[in-house]
Amino acid sequence: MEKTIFAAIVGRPNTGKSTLLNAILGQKVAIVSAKPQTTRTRITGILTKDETQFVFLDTPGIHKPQDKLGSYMVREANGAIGDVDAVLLVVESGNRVGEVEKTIMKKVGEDTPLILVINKTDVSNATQVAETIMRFSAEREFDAVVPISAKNNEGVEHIIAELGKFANESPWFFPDDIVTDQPERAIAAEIIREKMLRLLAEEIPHGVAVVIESFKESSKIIKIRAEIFCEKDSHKPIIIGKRGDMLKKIGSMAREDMENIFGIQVFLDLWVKVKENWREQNAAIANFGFKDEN
Ligand SMILES: Nc1nc2c(ncn2[C@@H]2O[C@H](COP(=O)(O)OP(=O)(O)OP(=O)(O)O)[C@@H](O)[C@H]2O)c(=O)[nH]1
Ligand SMILES: [Mg+2]
Repeated sequence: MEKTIFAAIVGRPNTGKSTLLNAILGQKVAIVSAKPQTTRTRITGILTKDETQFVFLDTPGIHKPQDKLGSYMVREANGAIGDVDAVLLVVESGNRVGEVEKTIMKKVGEDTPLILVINKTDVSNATQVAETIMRFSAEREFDAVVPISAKNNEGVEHIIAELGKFANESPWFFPDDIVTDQPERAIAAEIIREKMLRLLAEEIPHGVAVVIESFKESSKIIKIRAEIFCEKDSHKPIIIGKRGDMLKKIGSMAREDMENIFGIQVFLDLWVKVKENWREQNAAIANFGFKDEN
């Protein structure tokens, strides 16, 4: 009998939600960076194990939005909570109960299973984990509490075991051999953005959007032409770098990742453009693919 469960992965920025999704799937479907507000939209990850299909929605970290893109991101995350059968609240070991967590705990209905995931135990100790559990348990009852290290893939299987208990009898929504419903174009754009988050200083990558202009696949190679939109004239030369060094570095790191993920040679052509203050413009935000689903 086929069973299905939809679960949202939520929490404040940078707690390791996307790292957790990748660890669960054993494959990279969501980009990760040391900077908060990496994930901008919901990312679906699918794990089909024995009779159960687990459908995860990775979400942007919930924060106080500073612009229209930020408001979109928070709407995406909050909206996911209402659309699923179960919620994983991801916090870092040592965290106190903040406004974000309080809001999430209130939002998750009594009948919806809520699992507290305490991440980053590899850079914490048992006392901190115990204190974190006590602080959160004082606020709300959880269906399970699971300490993990998403980075080291420790404890992740306990989340699956706990979630599995809440799966409903229902036909699967996806074929059993797919891990994400993201188109390859979207994955390619995200990988380019990930490299910028890693290589460039704080404000520049947060103001960047990547658009795949063309994606041509033959039996031996994928040829991708992508446009990087930054939000200020002054950002463009920084992204390009001296004699094009930075753009080359972004391109070669992104290409390497894409070749691993797509399993085929990739030719990547990157162009940098300016779209002034796009994060404040609804039309530009929608054009870059951030469209409200509700
Ligand atoms: N030490 C340690 N670092 C981790 C762990 N999990 C994630 N990280 C790091 O935490 C940072 C944020 O990880 P992400 O997975 O991007 O976090 P996120 O919650 O998806 O962040 P947003 O998308 O911005 O909300 C990255 O530098 C990760 O490498 C962990 O278990 N241990
Ligand atoms: Mg993320």
